Amino acid sequence: MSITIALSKGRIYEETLPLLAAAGITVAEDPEKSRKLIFPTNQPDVRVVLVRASDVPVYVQYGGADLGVSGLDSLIEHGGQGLYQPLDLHIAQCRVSVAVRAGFDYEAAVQQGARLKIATKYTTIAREFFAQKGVHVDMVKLYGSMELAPLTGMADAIVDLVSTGSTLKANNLVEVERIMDISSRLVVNQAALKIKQAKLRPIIDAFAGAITQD
Ligand code: PRT
Ligand code: MG
Repeated sequence: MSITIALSKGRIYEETLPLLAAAGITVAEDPEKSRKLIFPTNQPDVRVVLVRASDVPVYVQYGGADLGVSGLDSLIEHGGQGLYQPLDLHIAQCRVSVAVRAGFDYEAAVQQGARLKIATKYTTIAREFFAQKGVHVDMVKLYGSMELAPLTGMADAIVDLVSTGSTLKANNLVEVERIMDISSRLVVNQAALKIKQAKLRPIIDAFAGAITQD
């Protein structure tokens, strides 16, 4: 019975490497330098697959992978069905925020009960947030370069991930509200957890022991 671990390239892969190492797992080849999608590890029965960040919960839900590492943002947008979420790994940390063009009076627009046009990839998070605030919104779903939407007049505001804030600054946008803090979570296929218990438990425990709190 083999184990498949779903990760995404970039920061999640990089920041998961030390956790894998704690579980005695090392990836044989550097995925950042390869076009392959499946990577063997030093353990013959463990392999890593690389998918889009937002597809990690999908692969784990449907058993394409037994476990994976997913940002809370992707997890909320996915819905979390069929996923056991045992650990906050405290990696790939950032926040989801509302940002507007410099000079746009967001507070006044909210106070006046204006209907806001929001561009975002995170429609579930944004919808919930503005519903709680009692702000009426029209949602424009985008898949990237959200920063462009307010600059072109397509939206009043964006809901996006912010880490250092330099992307917003470079595009003359201002963060006006923080919606939630984000980190990555370990997600496990619920059926696999039962069937492959003996193999998965030691990996989960090793990850738990290797988490470094901020
Ligand atoms: O493939 P897909 O489009 O689904 O995901 P992705 O391309 O966003 O994946 P990736 O690898 O960029 O991000 C994976 C996960 O890392 C996200 O789901 C978050 O949980 C987490 N994370 C942490 C971030 C950031 N920090 C981050 N800064 N994801 C993206 N960003 C982007 C942000 O979208 C914005 O464009 O970086 C920019 C802002 O950064 P600053 O430092 O300029 O503020
Ligand atoms: Mg990205």
